[in-house]
Amino acid sequence: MIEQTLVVIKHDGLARGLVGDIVSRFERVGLKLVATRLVKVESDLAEKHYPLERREFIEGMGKKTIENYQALGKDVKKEMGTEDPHEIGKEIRKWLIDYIQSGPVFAMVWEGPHAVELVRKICGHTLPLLSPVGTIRGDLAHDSSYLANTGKRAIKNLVHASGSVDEAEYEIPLWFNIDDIYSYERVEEKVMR
Ligand code: IDP
Ligand code: MG
Repeated sequence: MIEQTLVVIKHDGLARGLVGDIVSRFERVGLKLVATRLVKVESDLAEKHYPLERREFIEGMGKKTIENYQALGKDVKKEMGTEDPHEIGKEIRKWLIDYIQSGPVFAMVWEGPHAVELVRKICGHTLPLLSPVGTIRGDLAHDSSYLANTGKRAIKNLVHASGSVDEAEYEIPLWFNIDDIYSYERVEEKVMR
């Protein structure tokens, strides 16, 4: 069950001086930091990180938007110009690419038992407004889908974290060379054995 997962502190996290707070949450749960890099994301990396070919990801963002608009009693067609989840997802992807390139970001690989799921739990829900207190997005952000979409920008939710083991395996090599990922022992490993 030892997994590796990619976490990227997006530029709002750096600009707000939240790197230490965010990193410490993964550290104290017992995850191991095995790679890190401050990155100015070029468009090639941004495009690959949010691949247009991953239809379920693009449509998923569209579907989440439609659900959020319905919950808020807003007319998605009127506000987004379409109610097709794939079209809405493609529009959001453009904002995401702008967001990830808006300034330097702090990329990391965390390793440990169930690392992918554990990191997602610590990050919280995609939408800060729906993210429980105690999570990064719930404690440190307040953005909503509606605010973001009316501003024609991505939801500022501080972190990216791989959504599945497959996603992590695809994403980590985009951001890190294999030689820049390290192996060492944390003291918890002895205690937990
Ligand atoms: P995740 O970051 O929780 O995995 P994804 O569905 O993979 O969520 O979406 C990627 C990123 O796209 C989110 O972190 C958020 O910044 C942005 N995003 C998702 N849905 C919307 C939306 O409806 N409007 C604007 N930005 C969105
Ligand atoms: Mg995701």
